[in-house]
Amino acid sequence: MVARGHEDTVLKVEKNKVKPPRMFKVVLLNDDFTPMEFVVLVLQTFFAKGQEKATQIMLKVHIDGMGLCGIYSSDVAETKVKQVTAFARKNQHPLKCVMEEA
Ligand code: TYC
Repeated sequence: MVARGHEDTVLKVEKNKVKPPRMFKVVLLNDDFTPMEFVVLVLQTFFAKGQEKATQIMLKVHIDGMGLCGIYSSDVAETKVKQVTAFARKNQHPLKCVMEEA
């Protein structure tokens, strides 16, 4: 911000120092055991994807080894990873969900 002082002096009142928040990708990894329908359910339940989009992402993970679920602030990304991991383990699936800085 710039303000004019007494003799029209230009004073730097404050630096524009607001940085954008760090953002994190939440990613699903492929494995040989987790059922496809379970992965679709995870994408619908925790990442608000519709049936079609969830199926697309699941197949992308199945083929490429990984796929993007969404991009979030660190707190939200951490919560998603924990929720998905807990849900997978509760159902005895080895599904891996991780976060990485975007
Ligand atoms: N590869 C799994 C299968 O053939 C399906 C799968 C997809 C697993 C995505 C994990 O993140 C995953 N049943």
